[in-house]
Amino acid sequence: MVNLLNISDEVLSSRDIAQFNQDGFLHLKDVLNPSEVHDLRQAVGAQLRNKSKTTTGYDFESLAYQLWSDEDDIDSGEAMRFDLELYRHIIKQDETARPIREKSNHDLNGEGMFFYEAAGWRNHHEIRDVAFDSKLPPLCAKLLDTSYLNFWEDTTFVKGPNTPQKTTFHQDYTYFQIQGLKCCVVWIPLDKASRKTGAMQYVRGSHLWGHTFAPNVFIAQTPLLDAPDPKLPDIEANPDDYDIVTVEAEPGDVIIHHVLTIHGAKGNMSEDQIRRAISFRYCGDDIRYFDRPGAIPQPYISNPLPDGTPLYSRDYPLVWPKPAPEIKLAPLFRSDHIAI
Ligand SMILES: O=C(O)CCC(=O)C(=O)O
Repeated sequence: MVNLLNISDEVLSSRDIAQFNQDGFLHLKDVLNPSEVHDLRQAVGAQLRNKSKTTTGYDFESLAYQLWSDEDDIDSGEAMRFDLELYRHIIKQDETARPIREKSNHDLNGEGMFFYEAAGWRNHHEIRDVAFDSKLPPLCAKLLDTSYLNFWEDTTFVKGPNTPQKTTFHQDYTYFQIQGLKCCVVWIPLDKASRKTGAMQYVRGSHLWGHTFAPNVFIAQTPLLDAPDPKLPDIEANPDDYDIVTVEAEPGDVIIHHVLTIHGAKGNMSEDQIRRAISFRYCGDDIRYFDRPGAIPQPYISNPLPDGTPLYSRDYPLVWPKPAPEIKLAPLFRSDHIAI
């Protein structure tokens, strides 16, 4: 028997859903319990310890420093998800390209860290546990009004102290190989995310603009290669022209945004506080696979899907509905099932 949606109004009310549909994002307090937050911190800690060894982990603060300081080669360790030499070449030709950093009184180049990692669910059972078996799948299914939900990917974003690098405004849709509208991103702070430490920022209502915009590499606004969509307007230079909402959040909270909502994040200008976060991306029943030009290649895909098909694949675990409420999905996707 299928376990129907049982997320109570206390967790997600019809007013919350209306607000999400109107604004394109929703801040919910106390959704994850302390043990789930603890487990995610453990997984992110392991990712950080492994950061120079993976093919998907980057320090964007260091890359930004190398990019703007004209060093000969860009050193991104073992990572290969983005072609950074090529990107630098493209940036050089973009007359509007410039560092997108918080102002600081002294030169902070190289001190901070903006760690990015992806697809942690493949290696870390703590990420699978929360992504597949917490309140989040039924909550997102209710929010998106979908009959089922697939997990697309998780991404880790950690900003260490003294990291002026902002996460430049972007729209997630064109980073993903998908078509359809029922997709949301759950951003999960694992430390307090304040204006000073790197709060998220959303352009209210931008999911309703009716446009898709080319992806960028988070540290500059220059679009990635091959993306046919137009470049995002220069929101950083003209903040007063946009309805930008900065959302401070605590561990246990989640902020959910629609995949079309334009968003970014502040740098971490504190001297001693880390801001760890992880975001989960969920897809509903109108989403079809689409090998979008310019989208970032997903790592570890074992079963490439043809365009136009639903996400029926172990690469995109079906996380809602569950065959029975008490069944845990995370153990069905143990790492040793997956070729890495
Ligand atoms: O945490 C950040 O700095 C950015 C997060 C983000 O852009 C996302 O989760 O889509």
